[in-house]
Amino acid sequence: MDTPTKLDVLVDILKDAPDEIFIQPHNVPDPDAISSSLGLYYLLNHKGLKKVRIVYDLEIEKTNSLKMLELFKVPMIRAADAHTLGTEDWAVLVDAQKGNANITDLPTDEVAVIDHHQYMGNQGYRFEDVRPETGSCSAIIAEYYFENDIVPPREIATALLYGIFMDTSDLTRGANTLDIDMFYKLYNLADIPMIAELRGNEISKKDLALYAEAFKTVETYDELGFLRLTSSNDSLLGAAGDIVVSVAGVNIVVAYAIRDTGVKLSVRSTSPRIKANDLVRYLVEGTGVGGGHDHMAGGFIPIEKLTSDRLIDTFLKHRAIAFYEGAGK
Ligand SMILES: [Mn+2]
Repeated sequence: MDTPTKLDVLVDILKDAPDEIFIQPHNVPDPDAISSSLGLYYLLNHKGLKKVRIVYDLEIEKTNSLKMLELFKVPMIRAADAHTLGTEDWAVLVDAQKGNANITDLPTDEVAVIDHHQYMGNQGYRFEDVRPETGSCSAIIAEYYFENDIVPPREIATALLYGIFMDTSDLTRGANTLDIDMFYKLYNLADIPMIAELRGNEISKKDLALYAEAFKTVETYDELGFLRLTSSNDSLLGAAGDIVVSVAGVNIVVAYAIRDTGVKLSVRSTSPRIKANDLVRYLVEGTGVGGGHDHMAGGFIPIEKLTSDRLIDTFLKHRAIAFYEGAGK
């Protein structure tokens, strides 16, 4: 008998689900999270699992993410609208892991995880496929198709290809051979004009005004760049950081937004000397939470940890510079 594939193992576990199966990506799903969820949704349906839904928490903010839902008719619902979701249901986490700040712990039993972020340890899962060396979760899901000789429908191939594009910044950020192999395989099946359409919907007019405001706040210190955004939009923060890191001479960016609840951080690094995840953990040490990849990471410091006599801008710049100087240039 052939060795069962990862998908076979997962499906075998999920067949025993007492009620519904929820695929849950991280909160404020981005293109990689959306395409991974959609890709897995199709696979589970294809394997005969019928009571499958995709659920997420918080608002989808980015224009391209919203466009994906429309173009690919992604059946995602917000946790607040999932009225039948309960403790009897099972969840498969995608592009996220339990215990990370970016995912809400819903009442479901999280029986499985498929992710490409840093491994957080087994949180009671019966199925784990965590590959931090991979640049996108979409590439992992794409492999489930090809490994099982399932041809992804054109729209799903397109969504997965776009997920790889976005999470690896066009194969230039943290991409490994799996991303590249899957990129090549999906490319032949995908609808490229649809990708072009998504590309043409990455920023809204409102975003542009916020960017314009944020870019005025940019300060640099050697290879370090700082940006402060006045918006509660999480995904804009990372996208604004991506633009600043593309500035000549700037290789590390700390982008942050101050909210009523605390400070949201997004860190980017193209420097081999400074890892974004190490830097963000240093910034939030003792005050908040943070993590991510070598090239992109995020964090949060709750408001109660900030005292009025420690100005947040100064605090973050001071800590980032201390880390940067200490990393022995
Ligand atoms: Mn991802």
